[in-house]
Amino acid sequence: MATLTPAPVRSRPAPAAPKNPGYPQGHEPVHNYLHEPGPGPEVTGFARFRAIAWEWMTTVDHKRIGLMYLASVSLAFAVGGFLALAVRLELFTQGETIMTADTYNQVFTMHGIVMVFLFIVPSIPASLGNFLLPIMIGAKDVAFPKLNLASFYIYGIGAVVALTGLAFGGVDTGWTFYTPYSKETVDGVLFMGLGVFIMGFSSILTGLNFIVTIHKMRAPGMTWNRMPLFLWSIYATSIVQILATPVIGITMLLLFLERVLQIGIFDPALGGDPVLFQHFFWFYSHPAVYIMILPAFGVVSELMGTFSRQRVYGYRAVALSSVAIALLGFLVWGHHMFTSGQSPVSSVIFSLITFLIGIPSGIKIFNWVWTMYKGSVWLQTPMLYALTFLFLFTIGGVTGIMVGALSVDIHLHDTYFVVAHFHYVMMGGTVMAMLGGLHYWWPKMTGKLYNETAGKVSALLVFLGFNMTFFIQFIMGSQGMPRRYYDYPDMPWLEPLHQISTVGSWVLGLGLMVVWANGMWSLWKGKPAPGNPWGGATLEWTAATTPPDHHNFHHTPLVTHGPYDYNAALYGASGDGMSGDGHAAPVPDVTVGVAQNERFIDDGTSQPDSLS
Ligand code: HEM
Ligand SMILES: [Cu+2]
Repeated sequence: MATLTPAPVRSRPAPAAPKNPGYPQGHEPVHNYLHEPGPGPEVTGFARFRAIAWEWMTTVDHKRIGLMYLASVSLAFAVGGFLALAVRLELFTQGETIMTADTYNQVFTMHGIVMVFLFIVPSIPASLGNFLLPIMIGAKDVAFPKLNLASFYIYGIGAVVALTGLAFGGVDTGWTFYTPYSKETVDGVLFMGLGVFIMGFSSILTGLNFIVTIHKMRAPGMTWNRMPLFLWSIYATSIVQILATPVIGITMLLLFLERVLQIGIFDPALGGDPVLFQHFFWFYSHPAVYIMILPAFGVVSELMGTFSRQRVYGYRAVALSSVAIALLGFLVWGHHMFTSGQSPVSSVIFSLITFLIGIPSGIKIFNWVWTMYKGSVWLQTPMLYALTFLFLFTIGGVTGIMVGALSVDIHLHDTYFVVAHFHYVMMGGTVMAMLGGLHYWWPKMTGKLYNETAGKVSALLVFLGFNMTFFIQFIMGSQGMPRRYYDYPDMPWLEPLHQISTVGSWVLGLGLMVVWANGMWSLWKGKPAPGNPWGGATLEWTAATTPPDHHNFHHTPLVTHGPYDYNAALYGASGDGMSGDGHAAPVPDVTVGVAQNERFIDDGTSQPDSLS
């Protein structure tokens, strides 16, 4: 019998699996929060535009609200930044350079108000916090989504009311609104104060929302000790927002009443006490500097872990030090008033407690450095910004201890030394962390990759520009250049130093423009991002799609390992290794660099709850 050789089966090759789906198999995104639900295809033209705009304006999706905040605070940062460039330009030469002394007072005041109240207080918590908090704990949204949207509009209304003050003579008091001057000067103060009062509610409600969400909405397995450090810092920030913000609200209200009704509260001419104003003001505004910096600590912890491919060293110490800083922050406000005539005994006590804050802050710095030690440090743009943060914030912190020392501060108070100090903390700290975080989470938020080379160039320019602008101000300050001064006629030798600082501000501005251009380019032309380009181990990387869909997850994730257990998250070392919905962790795209994993050494530091 002849053997029949069966004709070779000519089947089509099986369709190649998508090289890098970026999400667990079978969990392709059905809704992407950027576009879905959205109007149907039948709606076109202007009607379509209107439908989409309305949907965004009335959205209660925490991710969309986060993005809207991001756009708003970025705008505020740009406005404040141009005002800063104007201030620096004025100081370029002695005497009048581009504006009169009165205008100068208004410009630096607006710079301060915009940067503090419109930009930095909401910056990280309202944008990145809103976007990430629910995803990181495995929830669908924050606890009170409508309240979240209300907070956004309250912020917007407050900002508009504050800026209305510009039409009523503006403000020239400095962002601190010190009385009795703020009682006597132009009427713009009324609007600015009212605006700050209104924006305060936004801050309080956001804090409340976050605290309830963290307490009540964590996914199964997401114990407190498995919460990403970013959330611990947001939690600590929220406590401060709730407890401190009412005080600035009431202070602004009192100032308002005093001006309108002429009742004596702060104005000695009416029987009031101006130092009382300073106490009220700083009772909020010192804790507020922790509203500004704590979220940055959280972002940096995430970056240090992911980009060192190492569990964040001393997780519990880093987490609890955020809470410690938040609480201690309420006890040190008097260090802003060493020269105000408060009792010497209280000055000594305030100085001492101020030193204490150095301890939890030092713990953090130490632990971040230790996380990098023997890690596999991967110098991508977010990590460059994190390292910039570490360097600049350390300088900001150490000079903070210097001005916190009672005797030293008598000399340095109200000089450029202080200006340099708080810019190292706020810009060198918070803004750098925010830039790092933005680059880190950009692929998740937008679904697009940014250009890595441009990112690195921006980080370099920002680093150089920042130090050129602000380091020299330490020197000018210690030589006696007072802050908030328009001119320096008795100190001609300061002119070249001011010029270096001003040129530095241009370099810094250029760096920030590169960041902006890179982002815009990425939205327009950027490559689609894989689900987990950096190999992160927290839920937004391992369990959510990219960009996340409307409800973040298809199933509520079951959390089986800690936030920095890269082994478990990426290699399934803890059994299923993943979010518990039966799928392996999405393997990061090798081409985008998680080839780094090859350098990852299992040094036995996996958290105890991983079963490896
Ligand atoms: C682009 C970078 C920046 C530059 C070049 C810059 C420059 C300046 C200058 C020249 C002053 C006036 C100093 C004085 O005479 O007292 C100033 C004040 C101030 N800046 Fe900035 N700044 C920048 C970014 C920021 C950021 C990011 C923040 C906060 C988040 C900030 C917060 C403040 C505050 C609170 C004041 C005090 C305003 C006042 O005295 O009422 N600045 N800045
Ligand atoms: Cu303070």
